[in-house]
Formats: sequence, structure tokens, C-alpha cells
Amino acid sequence: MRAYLGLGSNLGDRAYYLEEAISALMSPTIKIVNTSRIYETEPWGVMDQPLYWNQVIEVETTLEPVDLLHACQEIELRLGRERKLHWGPRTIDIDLLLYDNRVSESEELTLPHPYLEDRAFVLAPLREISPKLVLPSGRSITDVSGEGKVHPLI
Ligand code: PH2
Ligand code: MG
Ligand code: MG
Repeated sequence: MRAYLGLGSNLGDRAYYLEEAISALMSPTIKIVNTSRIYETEPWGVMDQPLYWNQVIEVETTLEPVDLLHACQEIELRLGRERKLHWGPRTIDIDLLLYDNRVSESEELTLPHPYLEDRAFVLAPLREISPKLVLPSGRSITDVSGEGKVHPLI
């Protein structure tokens, strides 16, 4: 199944954490098919924190959504993620943005990611790698821009 993951870091060596997260994700059950450029982004939600580096990757996976989520969480922990503040600074965050066209809600996981259409820091890199994508809401990726300043590093 095709899924999109959003990566974000705003503590320490942001390039290192993004790179490590991507290589840790590569496994027999998760194949990386596309990676966006890295974007430097203004903090969204809680403004008083360092600038983020964000990236979106497209994966092909045999894992079910919750198992993919657990794989992401395991890597976050391995890379020193501490959960202190909601929406606060972090070494690495790996969010499951989209899983096929799945729309579902459980205590653990909401698909698509609940703030997907509000966040320029995920929409811009997502549009870069999948310009023809239609979101589960029926909106085209080219018609939603979200909020927040973002710019690609290169
Ligand atoms: N992640 C958040 C909250 N705010 N802002 C930016 N720019 N990038 C993020 O990855 C981010 C955020 C919670 O996950
Ligand atoms: Mg997040
Ligand atoms: Mg997260």
C-alpha cells in the first residue's frame, strides 16, 4: 500500500535527524519511493520555538496503518525523541499523513492526519512529490495551501 510520512525536526542537527529517520525506515516492509526536498519552516501552532526542517516521503508498505505508526514511533524513540510539550520542539517527529485513501479514526490514529490541510509545512513538500494527488477529502493538492511560511533549502 502507498503511504506518505511527514518528517520534522527543530532541535539539534536537523539534517542528521531527517537522514537517520529515512535510513531507519528502510526495511523489508517499508520501501521509500520518493523523498521531497527539505523545507525550512516557521513553527506552526506553538510559535515560540526554533525553525523546523520538514520533509515528506512516499513509501510502499506491507504494514497495516497502526503497524506503520508503531514503526515510526520506535524510530522516534531511538533517535532521542522526548515528549514534553504538545506541539513543542523535538529532535524528530514522524507522522503518518496518508495511507492509501483511507479515512479512519481510532484513539491511536486518525487518517488522514487531522491537520494535514492546515499545514503548509506538509502540503508544500507533498505537492512537490505528488502534484496530481487528490486528498481523501476530494480536494486536489494544488487547491490547498495551508498556513505558515515555508521555503525549500535548495
Ligand atoms: N510539528 C508540530 C507543531 N508545529 N511546525 C512546523 N513548522 N513543523 C512541524 O513539523 C511542526 C510544527 C507538531 O507535530
Ligand atoms: Mg507532527
Ligand atoms: Mg507526531
